[in-house]
Amino acid sequence: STRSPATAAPSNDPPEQTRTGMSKAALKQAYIDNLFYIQGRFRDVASTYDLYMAAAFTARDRMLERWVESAQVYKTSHARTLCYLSAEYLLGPQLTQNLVNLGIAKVARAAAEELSVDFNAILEEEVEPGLGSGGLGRLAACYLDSLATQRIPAIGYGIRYEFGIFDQVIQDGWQVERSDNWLRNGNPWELPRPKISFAVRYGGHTEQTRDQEGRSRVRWVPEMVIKGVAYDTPILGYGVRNANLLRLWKSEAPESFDFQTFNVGDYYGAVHAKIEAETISKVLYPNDEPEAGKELRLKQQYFFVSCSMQDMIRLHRNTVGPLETIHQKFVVQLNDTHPALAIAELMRLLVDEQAMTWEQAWSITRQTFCYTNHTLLPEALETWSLALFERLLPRHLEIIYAINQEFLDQVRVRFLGDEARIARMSLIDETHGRRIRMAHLAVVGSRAVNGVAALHSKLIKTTIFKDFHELAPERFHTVTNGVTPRRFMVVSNPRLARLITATCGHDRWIGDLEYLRDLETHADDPVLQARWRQVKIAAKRDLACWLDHHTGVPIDPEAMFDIQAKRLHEYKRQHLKVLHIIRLYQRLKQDPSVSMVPRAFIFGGKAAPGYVMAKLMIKLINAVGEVINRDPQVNGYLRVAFMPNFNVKNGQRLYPAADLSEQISLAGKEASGTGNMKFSMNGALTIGTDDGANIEIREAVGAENFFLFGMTAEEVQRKQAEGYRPWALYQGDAELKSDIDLISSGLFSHGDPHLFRPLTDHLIHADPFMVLADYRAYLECQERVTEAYAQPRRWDRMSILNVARMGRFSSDRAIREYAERIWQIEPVVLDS
Ligand code: H53
Repeated sequence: STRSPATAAPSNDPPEQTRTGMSKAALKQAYIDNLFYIQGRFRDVASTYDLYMAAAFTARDRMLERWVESAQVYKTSHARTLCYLSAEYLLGPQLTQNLVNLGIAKVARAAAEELSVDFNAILEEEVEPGLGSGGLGRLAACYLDSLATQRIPAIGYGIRYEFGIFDQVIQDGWQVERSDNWLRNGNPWELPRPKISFAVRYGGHTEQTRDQEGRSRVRWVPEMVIKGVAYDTPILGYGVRNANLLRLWKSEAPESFDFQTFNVGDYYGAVHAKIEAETISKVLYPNDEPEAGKELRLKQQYFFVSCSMQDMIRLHRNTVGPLETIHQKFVVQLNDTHPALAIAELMRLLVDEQAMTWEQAWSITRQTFCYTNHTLLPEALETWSLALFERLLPRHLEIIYAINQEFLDQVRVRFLGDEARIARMSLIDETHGRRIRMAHLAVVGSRAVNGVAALHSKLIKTTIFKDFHELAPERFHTVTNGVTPRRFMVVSNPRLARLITATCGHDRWIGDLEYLRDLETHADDPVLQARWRQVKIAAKRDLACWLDHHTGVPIDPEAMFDIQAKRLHEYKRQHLKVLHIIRLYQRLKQDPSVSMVPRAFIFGGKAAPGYVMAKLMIKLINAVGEVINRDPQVNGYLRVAFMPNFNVKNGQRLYPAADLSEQISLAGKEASGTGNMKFSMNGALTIGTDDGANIEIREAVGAENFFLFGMTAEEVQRKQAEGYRPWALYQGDAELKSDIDLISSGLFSHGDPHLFRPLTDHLIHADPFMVLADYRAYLECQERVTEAYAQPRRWDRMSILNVARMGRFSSDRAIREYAERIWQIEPVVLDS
């Protein structure tokens, strides 16, 4: 090859479009140009990394065109706009996703091939922005995709963590955390906006003053001021020209601040202040459930909502004008309580900085915010100690007090004399050492509150928000979560996508998932079934190969792939799955001639670094795997593998390869679940409890195509009220007892009977997530699974019907529901 950039064939695109043309020739030319002018490399010396960067910039150039056009149209049309506030965005790899949404995935591959670039190798090179820990962050990413696809003008606001969710490695069966230095090689997808920056203040005190007209005002004299700088990532829609914006804030020290210190000679002090400022957006808190008492976490939350609210006001000023109409221009959606401080911050900005009256500011604020609740787990409901809050955000505490007083006065009038109710509803919890209840702030400050699945919404209205629901039932909604079929079907399972398109005779399903229904009439077609099976086995082969390479566990692709992939948590009950594996193991050991469908049990998921029990569960899975995998008497039937570092990229390897999807949380605990949808869309059948979105998936695919087991949420409540006694269950079920005893025997811990004691003791004596109560039902249901799997044509039919009926679990549907029922935002169509 030659050393000049102009090596590709001349393009058919008009000359002015060579930079952004979509033809193969234009892509080749652009690719070579970007390799040369951005990476400073030519083909012969380019590393895989250089080749990846050139590909990313080639895609980005084409994205920017749509992005600028969208921004222009949104601005001139004064389009009503959504601000999605989320502390997490689990975006996953960007390149393929963007090529798909640009509509050039195929031609880009062909272009790369002609340049002798190994496209799969450059995809492996890509590091993913893991700016989230689990379902909530990934949901935000799916919603960004669907917002653009549904042509809803939207800005996603969040934090540009320098270190995202930790990388998990497994050492001697234990989880070990490695820091995720995702920015180390640069991030081609973002555009720094150094001129879009805002001051964010912390600490200090407030003073009463008067303005020129003599009105009483509050002045906040902070102790620390830092700066938030915008980093923008374009988000494309699929099949439309719309592109939205993800704006993430990075914290920095304000220049003036450190100069000041420097001038008085305190060089180290200045550097320290700089470090302190930069620390705020340094690292994502890895816990799935927010924890109290973490000062930095509160600083992060305030940091990004303050920047975002200031930016929203700036944008409104730049376009529409009068602040009094800001709620007509913008809707702010709070993704859980993490950004709930935005309510107090908008009040502060309007009242203190824009001199609006409290009444008007409150009326605007109340019409601006909407709040999504994602959990009922009491330990996950965020509260902040008043002392910490006051120290960090003295002015916001005053504002929250004022909001609370006004709110409780209304409650008093409505429920005369019901002081217990007042205490329950207050924004301040007086029973646990005075804490601010962020969920109450979110509810009181929002005009709409929603749960994320039908059951979940019902439960929030009857439990945590019962009083609020009685006060204002019309404000409560439900929007069942959804996931994007672009990433979780087209990008991650191209073979299946091609087969569906060929079978349906169109690819409209990608932009409107209800079209998958066209598969239904083919569910019994033996030709389709055979192809369906081939697609599945090919994905299983890919995964088996990856697992063998990364874990050393060889897996037969013909075995049933039985997968549980999600965060490690007791409520998700990975240990129930382990008990099932141990039961099968014992059965085989006792009677080697017993007939059994070979199964490969595959787990994936991270445990919060401080969650001892979850980490012990990882060790248990690996320990059980170690014994089973090397036992020749059983390993022809059973295999256990733990996929290290379950993230978006690795998830994309799992979903296509699953035969059976494990969704076995204790009923009432999983708000929705979204992994359940990803598996099912890829043709896995689900074994699941009556929980979260499982219920709706079962309704959609048909009860006969879903393996339901276990207690209902109501039965769980009843049993708990009656007094749950796991010990009696343990004593009363010989198999259950022997499975647990096998763990305590030391068989899986090289003879050490103590290693798993915390886990087994907890199950026998407390079992808060009622593993033992559902054990028997789970085993019986697994028998039904085995029976069905032994009839391939029946299984294929069920699998095809699962995919065919998953239309409503597209995030496109969820976004349309939000837009119509909650936000009242109309799509903006871009022509050309
Ligand atoms: O949010 C998902 C749900 C899932 C729920 C999850 C979640 C987090 O990932 C983090 C915090 C939190 O409160 C909830 O556990 O059931 O599907 C998206 O709604």
